[in-house]
Amino acid sequence: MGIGSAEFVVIANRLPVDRVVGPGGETLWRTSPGGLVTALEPVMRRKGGAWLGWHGAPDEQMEPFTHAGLDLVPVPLSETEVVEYYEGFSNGTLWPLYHDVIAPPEFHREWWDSYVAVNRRFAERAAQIAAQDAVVWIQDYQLQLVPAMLRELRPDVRIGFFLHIPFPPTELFQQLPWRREILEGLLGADLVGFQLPGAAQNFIRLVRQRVGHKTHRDAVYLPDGRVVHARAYPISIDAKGFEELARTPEVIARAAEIRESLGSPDTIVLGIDRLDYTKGLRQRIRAFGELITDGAVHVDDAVFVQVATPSRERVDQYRLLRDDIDRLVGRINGDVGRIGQQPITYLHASYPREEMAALYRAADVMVVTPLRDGMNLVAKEYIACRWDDRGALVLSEFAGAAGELKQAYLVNPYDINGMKARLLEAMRATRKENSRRMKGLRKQVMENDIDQWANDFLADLRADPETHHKTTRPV
Ligand code: GDG
Repeated sequence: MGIGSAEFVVIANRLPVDRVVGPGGETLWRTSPGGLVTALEPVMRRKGGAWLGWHGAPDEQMEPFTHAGLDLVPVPLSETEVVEYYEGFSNGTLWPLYHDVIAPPEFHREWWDSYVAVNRRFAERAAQIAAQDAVVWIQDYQLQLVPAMLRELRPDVRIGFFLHIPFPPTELFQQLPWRREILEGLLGADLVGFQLPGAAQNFIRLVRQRVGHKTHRDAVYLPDGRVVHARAYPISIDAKGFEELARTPEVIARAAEIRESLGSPDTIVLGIDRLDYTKGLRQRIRAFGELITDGAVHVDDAVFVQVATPSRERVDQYRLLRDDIDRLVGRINGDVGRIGQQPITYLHASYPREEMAALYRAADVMVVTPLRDGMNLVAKEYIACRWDDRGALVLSEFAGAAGELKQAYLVNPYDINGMKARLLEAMRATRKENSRRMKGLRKQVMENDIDQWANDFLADLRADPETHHKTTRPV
């Protein structure tokens, strides 16, 4: 890969790999878990191209390299930038603000300065490696200024941007002291993609109100004649890949082993999330705990397995959450557990994909109850693994996935009684009822996979720019 030769460039905060030390002390790279990586890896491989992102080690410069057929271009971050741009502005300001201020966002001017500086570095590096008229696809909330910065440097390239998390209602977005800069940053793209139509509408409305550009439906008309489109592209998963994995004898055997080691209960209820305050872990654990203490569910009959993958451990809110969940689980197990029988199995750990698939296979009821979530891939992965049409999905109305997964048992996670009732309903439903629902869910997920998502976005991005001008202009 020479400088300026990449026809397709993906830009994300992180490269899709983690560095690990091999048995002989050598450096190895391993493809890393996480929503974004899970989503884009298969697309990258098929289309070829370069991926630009941070390699994960602060204060370290690295040359471009190839891993498992992917051309990777590391962008360095200093330790201070990790604190200010990543943990600070990205995860302490934007993440809570965009997730309906479930936690209070913090506004610090030095975090913002760092965000600007790092976004500029990404844009400059992308400008160096992109070929003439290349397609560049920028990912997520950490890099919202890159579209405009890159356009300034390289007006020839097609620029797409996709936001993986929700885009907040205008009233919340307006809190941001740098709201106009963010909107103008995004408007550097030709196409701005969101998970849901409502998010795209929020963006269009803000652009009209705050920046004063003319808009019509999904189009923004800039004074220089450029047209920017904002649309919804609900992300999905490698559905076939998950199903195939879930059909392997190893995964099937492991699922049976998991059930047995839990004491072969009638019902296994499962939650898998990054340990994040947006995921509604507290509410879900409380609901299950109360079902046990109320006597509606007996500890002999049902167990709840909650996997919480460690996440953002240096950010204060996440440390507090971890302590909170530890205490809550400890209290419930202490109150209603018996020797050898704990109602909640809580695992603060990360697992290989095979183990995830085995857990999905073992789970009779999957609970996905975020307070707010851009999409939620876990819900879709569970469905893809249920090739026998068995199992039930309890899903929050506030997950983007609820827009498509209509046959799930939908819940409002703030309503603990409502959630208890839905959980019981899912646990007690006949096999026939759950299989009817699961069939519908599977049709949706298997037909709308990650390839479809990427193809839809890229087809719209590559569409002849001239056609944009044919769209009716507002009068
Ligand atoms: C963001 C948005 C949006 C989790 N633990 C392990 C593991 N995972 C994998 C899951 C799933 C992914 O991580 C998590 O994706 P989610 O969509 O559930 O959530 P976020 O991480 O918050 O992702 C979200 C997504 O971006 C994509 O646009 O859907 O709304 O917040 O794929 O399987 N994977 C492995 N071991 C683990 O322990 N191997």
